[in-house]
Formats: sequence, C-alpha cells, structure tokens
Amino acid sequence: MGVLNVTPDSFSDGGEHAAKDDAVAHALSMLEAGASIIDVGGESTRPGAAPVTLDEELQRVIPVIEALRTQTSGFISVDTSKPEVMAQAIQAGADLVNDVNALQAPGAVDVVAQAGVPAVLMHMQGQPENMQDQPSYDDVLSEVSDFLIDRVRACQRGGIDEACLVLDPGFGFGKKLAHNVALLRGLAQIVDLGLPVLAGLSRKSMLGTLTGRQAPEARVSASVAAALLASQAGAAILRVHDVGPTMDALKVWLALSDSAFHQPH
Ligand code: 9MG
Repeated sequence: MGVLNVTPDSFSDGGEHAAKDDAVAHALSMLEAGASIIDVGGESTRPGAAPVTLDEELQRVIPVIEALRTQTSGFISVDTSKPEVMAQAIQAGADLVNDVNALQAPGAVDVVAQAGVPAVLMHMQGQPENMQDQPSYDDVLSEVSDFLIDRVRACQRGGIDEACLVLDPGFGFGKKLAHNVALLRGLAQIVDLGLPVLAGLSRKSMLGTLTGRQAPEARVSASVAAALLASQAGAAILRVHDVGPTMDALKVWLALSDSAFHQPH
C-alpha cells in the first residue's frame, strides 16, 4: 500500500489542478514500482495534527480519487474517519476504507456495510492532537488485540462481513517507543487472530528514535527493515512511502523462501 497524502503541503503549489496532477502521477509511479493499493488521505494523522473540516477533506481527496480511478484498475483506499468522506470516496471509485479510528464514528459502520467494501480497523489511544502526550498500557499487546477483537464484533453486528476486515495495531498512534517495539515483536500474535494485518511503520518517529535520523525522508532504510520484519511476522499489507525500496527487500526475502532456491547449486 503506497501512501498518497493530499494535504496542501504535499504537492506542487502551482494551483489545484497541478497539485491533483502531481498526486495522480505520484500514485501511478507507486503502482509502477509494485504497490497494489494507493491510500489517499486528506487529513494528517501525525501527532499534534489538527482536524480538518468535512468540506476541506472532501475537496482534497475526491478529485484525486476520481482522476486516479480513470487511470488505474489498482486498488484505491481512502484514508479517513469521516463517514461522509467514506461514502463519497466509494462513490468516486475507492475500493476500500482505511480508518485510523476503526469505524467508531457514528454512521461509519453503516457506510462500509452498505457498500460491502473492505475496511482497515486501526488501534489508536487518544486522538492525533493529544495521542503522544501520555500513552499508557499495562500490556500493550493484549490491550490492542482486545480492542481490535471488540471492533471486529461491533462491525459484524453492524452488518460487515468479517472477511472484509483488516486489523492494524496502529504503530505510533498513542504509543511510546517501548509500546511500538513490543507490538512489532508480538505482531504474529495479532496475525494469529485470523484476519489480514496491515502494518504502517514507514518513516515513523519510532524509527527516527532508533536510528537518530530526524528527517522522515532519511528513514528509508529503517522503514524497509521494519516493513520486512512486519512481513516476516505475517503482515499481509505494508503501508509505505518508499514502494520501490520496500519491494526490493521483499523480493530478496521471497526468493529465499521460494522452494526453487532450496535446491543445492
Ligand atoms: C493513515 N495512517 C498513518 N499511519 C497509519 C498506519 O500505521 N496504519 C493505517 N491503517 N493508517 C495509517
């Protein structure tokens, strides 16, 4: 899953059309590099990020999804927590919903159930504005797992088929370094819950802390390493900025696990 942020600072400031064209071109280049899903988001979920209005979010994501839909049959995901954005994005051609709020907003489960599209349920403690203030857990792995199980049950009660759901521990969302490390170390236990798991570690601050690299763009190698570890633990979807480098690492690992390479010589 390639990340396509369509916030005002993400693409060219040469006007609305240029920004849309740049966003679509970037999405197509990620598909070319091996992504099978493009995750289009118009509201930053970084720690401290302020919410955007419904109208603003719609204006950012819908034209990009419409334009992208005419140019690819690849999967398009909409990264949003607002039911109205989910509904209009699906109408515009989005294939799945990626919700960092795990469809907890009133009406979100209904939109996904009616549309019959897959959805990613992510764990977050707090909200982006305050989530890194004081994250606290007794046992992060079991608390995150319990939350995800509860959300799966709520979604099923609301009419969503379990086969449409993807689980995500939410690396960096209301978690200190030790919590993120425990989740990555124990990711296989979340995989064992039996639904596909998405891991989003790309360029995150935990990797900056571990490597001492402040600039997110300088965290590519660390992101690739983390993606590979998540994959080895059984993650089915990797949400990444650097599709090409991640694909290269996955190809090397897949070659080693391919029985054709187990022959002598
Ligand atoms: C939108 N977004 C940012 N980070 C993410 C992550 O780790 N998982 C998911 N599902 N979405 C994310």
